[in-house]
Amino acid sequence: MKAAELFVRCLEAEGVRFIYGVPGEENLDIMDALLDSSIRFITTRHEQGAAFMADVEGRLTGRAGVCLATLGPGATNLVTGVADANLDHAPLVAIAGQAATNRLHKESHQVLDLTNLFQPITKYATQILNPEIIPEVVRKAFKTAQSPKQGACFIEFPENIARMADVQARPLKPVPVTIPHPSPERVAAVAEIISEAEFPLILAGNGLVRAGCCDALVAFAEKLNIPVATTFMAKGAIPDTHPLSLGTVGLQAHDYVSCGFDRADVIICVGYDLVEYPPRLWHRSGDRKIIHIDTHPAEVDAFYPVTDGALGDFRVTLAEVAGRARPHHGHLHERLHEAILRELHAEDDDLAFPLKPQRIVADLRRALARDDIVICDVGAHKMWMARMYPCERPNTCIISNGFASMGIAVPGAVAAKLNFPRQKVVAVTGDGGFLMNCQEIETAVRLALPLVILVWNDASYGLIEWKQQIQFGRTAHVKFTNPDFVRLAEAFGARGYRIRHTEELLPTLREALALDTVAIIDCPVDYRENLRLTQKLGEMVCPI
Ligand SMILES: Cc1ncc(C[n+]2csc(CCOP(=O)(O)OP(=O)(O)O)c2C)c(N)n1
Ligand SMILES: [Mg+2]
Repeated sequence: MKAAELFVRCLEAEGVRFIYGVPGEENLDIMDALLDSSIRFITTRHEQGAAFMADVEGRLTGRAGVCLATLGPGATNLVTGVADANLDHAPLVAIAGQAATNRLHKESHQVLDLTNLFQPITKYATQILNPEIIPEVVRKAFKTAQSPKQGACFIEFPENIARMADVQARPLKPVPVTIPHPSPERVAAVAEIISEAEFPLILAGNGLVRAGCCDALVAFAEKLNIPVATTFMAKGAIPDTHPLSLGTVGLQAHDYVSCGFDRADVIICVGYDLVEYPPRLWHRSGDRKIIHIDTHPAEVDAFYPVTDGALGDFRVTLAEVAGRARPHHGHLHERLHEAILRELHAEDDDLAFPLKPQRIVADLRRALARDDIVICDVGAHKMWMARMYPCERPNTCIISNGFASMGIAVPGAVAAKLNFPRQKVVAVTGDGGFLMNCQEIETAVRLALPLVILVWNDASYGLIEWKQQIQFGRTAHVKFTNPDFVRLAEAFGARGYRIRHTEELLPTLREALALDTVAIIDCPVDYRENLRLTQKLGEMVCPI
């Protein structure tokens, strides 16, 4: 077998269904071998788009998403999406072609040391310098990417190696990774602390979503009657309508949910990644008892002083602790839950135009079923979505909160629709992030993927404007002008809508969601609400 063919067979053995990428001269053999494979190659219009597609596929499926580029500029274009997957702990395998090994030692056309370039933004980065090691390299990359804490891996494949014939090695069989059970001593110790607590509170993080154990967390919370707040990336880990849910934490400001953290004496962190939201923002006093339940030991942080914890399989740990701890009878959280719900839905029907962020979020929720998928971009709109968009299930509102890169939403929506064709998919994006990867609209139109892109139009890098206003009372270099988004949509062969009255948004969303093509909705947003929120939260008196 030719090396490139063996490589493709190894990817098939890993269950790869899609590879996102841009072909180049140095990956000709792989591209050709893919023609005789079950894997579908998705040609993208930028390698960054390909990397974000693999990132979001990884997050939604738990299997590594795969992106491919050529050497040099193709590979450097992958960097942002690969870094995003790595810091957001999404499983991803990136593949780049490379020059032949007889010119890697010298100044040479398009040659960069790619392994070293990707090393700091992956869990594992390597080169294939011998065709016989292909099965081990591919298996190791997928195993590493998919094992907790999940992340990105990188494989560089020089063209002369890919072309070699008569390779004897054969693909290795993937073996599922098993996570050990927690030690009984730690389970007992954790159960004891929870039993003795006055007002315990759970902070659920994305690790729990990655492990597919959200139902175990809900059972744990219910058994012990402990309220749950989630990070942005763990939205839906507990249904927002659940009486024990306190919604999400993640704003810089002191939000309603922060009142719960202020009152708690024991905070039980389950699958919490510090990359999402620094402990000093939810644990200002630094003097509460912290319980760390995870598959990995805690990161060191002055505001994350772990009192005790249990490491191991989430499902087993949560069930065993719940079996030993004494249930709580406090009902303090009920008042907070009510106050949060009241606050989050107060402006659901606001008629002001341009639309308030709260109204956009409410109409989007009304237009979508509970299993439909929203991919959020990064900006002020992400903050509103993360705080206010109610989720009943995990992985129905994808948010990048580790690397938090703009430009993820449109390519992310392409991957979501390819993998979950029966669910409606909406990319929610600012006008800034939208133009960073809007070229992938062509990919979506070419693949006939019906999806909706909801652009929050403020002609500005709104989040930065918000922060500048808070800090300096004036703005610096954040304003821009936008193209005509309706005509942009039409130029791509997609449908374009412009919202001219507040009450148009919901029917437009419904119409766009029923189409069999890509729809772009240009929705003007009134971001004066950003500072109003800051002010309101600054003056907020805790309801508990
Ligand atoms: C690739 C990238 N560049 C810059 C930033 C810093 N940044 C975060 S939010 C933001 C503004 C986003 O503007 P827009 O997409 O219009 O969304 P809005 O805040 O207006 O809702 C910027 C520049 C980032 N997170 N990612
Ligand atoms: Mg904007």
